[in-house]
Amino acid sequence: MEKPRHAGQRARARSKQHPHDYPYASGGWGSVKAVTRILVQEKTVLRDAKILPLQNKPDGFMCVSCSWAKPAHPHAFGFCESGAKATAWDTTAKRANRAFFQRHTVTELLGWHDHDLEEAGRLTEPMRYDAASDRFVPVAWATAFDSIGVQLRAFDPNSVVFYTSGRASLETSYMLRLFARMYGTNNMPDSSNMCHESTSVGLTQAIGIGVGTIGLDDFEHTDLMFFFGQNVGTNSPRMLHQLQDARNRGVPIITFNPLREAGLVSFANPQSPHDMLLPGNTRISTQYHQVRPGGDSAAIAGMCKAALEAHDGALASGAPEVLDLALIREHTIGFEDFARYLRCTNWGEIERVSGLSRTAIEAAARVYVQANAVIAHCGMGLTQHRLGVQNVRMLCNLLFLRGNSGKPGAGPSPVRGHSNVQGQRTVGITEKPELAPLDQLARQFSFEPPREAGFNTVEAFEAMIDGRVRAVVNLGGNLVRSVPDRARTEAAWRSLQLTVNIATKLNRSHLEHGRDAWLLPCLSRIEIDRSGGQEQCVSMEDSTAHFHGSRGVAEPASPDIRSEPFIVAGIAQATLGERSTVDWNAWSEDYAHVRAEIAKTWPEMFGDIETRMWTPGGFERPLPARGRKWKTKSGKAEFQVPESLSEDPDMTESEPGALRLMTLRADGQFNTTIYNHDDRFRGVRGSRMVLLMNEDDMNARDIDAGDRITLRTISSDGVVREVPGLAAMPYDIPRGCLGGYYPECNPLLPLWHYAKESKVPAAKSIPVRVVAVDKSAAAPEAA
Ligand SMILES: Nc1nc2c(c(=O)[nH]1)N[C@H]1C(S)=C(S)[C@@H](COP(=O)(O)OP(=O)(O)OC[C@H]3O[C@@H](n4cnc5c(=O)[nH]c(N)nc54)[C@H](O)[C@@H]3O)O[C@H]1N2
Ligand SMILES: Nc1nc2c(c(=O)[nH]1)N[C@H]1C(S)=C(S)[C@@H](COP(=O)(O)OP(=O)(O)OC[C@H]3O[C@@H](n4cnc5c(=O)[nH]c(N)nc54)[C@H](O)[C@@H]3O)O[C@H]1N2
Ligand SMILES: [Mo]
Repeated sequence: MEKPRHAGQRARARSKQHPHDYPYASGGWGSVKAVTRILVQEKTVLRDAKILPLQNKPDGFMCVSCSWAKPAHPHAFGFCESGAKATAWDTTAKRANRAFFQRHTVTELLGWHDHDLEEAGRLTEPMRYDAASDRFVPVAWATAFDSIGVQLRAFDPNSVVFYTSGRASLETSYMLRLFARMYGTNNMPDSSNMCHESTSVGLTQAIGIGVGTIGLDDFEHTDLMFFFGQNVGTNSPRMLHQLQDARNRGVPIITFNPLREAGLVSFANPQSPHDMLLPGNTRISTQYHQVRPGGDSAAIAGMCKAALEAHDGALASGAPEVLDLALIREHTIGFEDFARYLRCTNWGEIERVSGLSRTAIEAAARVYVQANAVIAHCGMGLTQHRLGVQNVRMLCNLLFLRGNSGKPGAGPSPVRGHSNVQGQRTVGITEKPELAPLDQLARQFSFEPPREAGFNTVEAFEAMIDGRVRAVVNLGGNLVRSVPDRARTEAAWRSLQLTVNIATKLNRSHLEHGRDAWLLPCLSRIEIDRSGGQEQCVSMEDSTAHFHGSRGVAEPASPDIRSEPFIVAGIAQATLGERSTVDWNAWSEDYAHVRAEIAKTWPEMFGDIETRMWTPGGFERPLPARGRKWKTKSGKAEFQVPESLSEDPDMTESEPGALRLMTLRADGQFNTTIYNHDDRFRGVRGSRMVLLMNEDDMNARDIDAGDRITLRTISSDGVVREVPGLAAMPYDIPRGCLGGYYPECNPLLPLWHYAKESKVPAAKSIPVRVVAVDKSAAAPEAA
């Protein structure tokens, strides 16, 4: 039952709404209510009651929501609110089937809200766009593969882009990237290009491996945790259990975040009757520092400076040293330069850029220098900045000062997003040829892989805008919503000759189609995959570098949808034909063949994967840095002197009236998938067209709560980027800063505003100004 509704009908911002009307605790009864609500909304109550307990269990399916670690001995209900929502969303009883597409033209569907498109339900059979009727019409799988194959063969391979969103399994990813390279291109952007690529680049430079080095066991050995720009309650809620256990052991948690996020303040465990019934939830953060967006390098420099000063003081008074100099000498390079830099940097600059007082930063540093094993968790608040890579390097600098890398209970912990985004990179989905074992692939499959760099996500869109990219094959994702600079990137997308989308649900990127557009519906990982007449399983890597098997448990949404490996194999076979030495058909009928090839490509990492993938808790990927083996250029862990503490002095500090916008996620969404219009942890309900503002900034501009704001990006490229209709909401946010939602605010983010070195769009620091205030909208509709 689909009915078109529009954002405007939904928008009900409340003028007197206050963020504190939702208690600052995540989990708890609110979480139970939210789960029940979506199960009812998706009409999955009975079926899901059986499915949910199989989530993240050693013989069940790995959750399709976030990538947080799956413990060996999970709680009987080892899922969380986000996981339950994602499961309900995929196992919905609703269908966007052939009757649906007969009823609605593409032009009509383009008028629908993103929520309503996905809410139409699961796609049920392959479709092709028919221009004459302006509709998607059913086609046979064989026809789809043949036609796509013929077209791909006619393109220059470097004008085709193969995008992967971070859900696809190791098997699918390995197949896709082999296909792309046999076809002749390294154009393999991935969602991590917009996400943790700053981490991958920064950690590789600093510790010689691009992933975090902590495992679940480290939570038991740590005696301090930091959180930098990661919103655990909304985005990786299962981690709250480990945090709660650590807090119960008395481990302090120090958070740096411009917003006081519910999950970082306190937590009521919905699976603990004790927590649910008694007042007094676990207090999560013991110190909470509301750093300015983009101020982390400065805040970390301040902590490092304070530690160095404490060290100097200790030495002068004959007390034991504070920094671990022996370890620094043995394991690192660049300390002297970094120490010199810290001594020259003044507290005034640190305070100004971070927005934090010296006293506050010193308080954090005092706890740091007393701790023996420290974990630093980080997320998009660090990576999505122009100096995102530097932020990650600064985090490593802090850890290196006291040997907090490569020992139990210590190390960097980038919390990844999509459930297999880390694994996709591990098995070679990358635009960077140096990260793929090309010589090995050449031997293994007797072909000559392309050696030139491919496009990452930003570069793919730059090339699309100037006509160098003509076709895209998307394995998941919703790029017209998730990438920056909507007006320019959407137009480029529409001018493509061929768009092939492999997806579970309908989204806007399918409708803003190229000249020839295909919609190929796939199974969700939750569903039983009977490719080749037997039940198949797949594998994936979690955020702590453990590999897991995953077996679907629900009946497929339709008999006419296919698995991702089947679809990739079909397109590959049709495109490459005789050119390929791979028996694609055999691979798609038994994924164990694919795993065997993965193990041949990386024997050390994946040897015996077929049995090890069922190890409870997953099996561990070898991480040299965990044992203090540094695979960096120098063979040591590398300190870095920051190039600048200010994120963008040229763009905001010199501009009168400039504000810095961070684009955020709500608990009612998974990226571009909008489950509902609420952000209950932040007290926002019924609309996502909301702008979180500091009250002094509102007063200075004569803005009242509920006024409709138009924001415009500050830039000198002559392009006007505006988003109107954002309801102002007074919020506890540092002065000069704004919070808005992703993807609604993406039109404001210029494509060229990205992190140096990693090209991750700087989505947490968009320079904007208020250009219009509409007061007539101040009286909200009744809720
Ligand atoms: N429910 C749900 N779960 C998800 C997702 C989802 O959309 N919904 N998305 C998944 C994906 S792909 C990803 S990558 C992860 C993302 O998970 P996170 O890394 O948590 O990403 P965000 O929610 O974008 O922002 C994180 C936090 O950064 C803070 N922040 C913003 N700017 C700064 C800054 O300059 N410094 C600091 N210190 N903090 C800052 C924000 O206030 C926010 O609390 O979540 C994954 N899990
Ligand atoms: N302004 C701003 N922009 C951002 C961000 C931000 O914080 N601010 N965050 C960035 C980040 S961290 C990320 S990761 C990107 C995410 O950007 P995208 O990769 O575009 O990701 P999603 O929104 O997760 O993609 C959703 C679609 O994936 C499809 N899908 C879901 N499950 C499956 C499946 O199992 N198989 C297949 N084949 N398809 C499936 C569905 O059709 C669904 O509509 O956005 C980035 N963009
Ligand atoms: Mo992400």
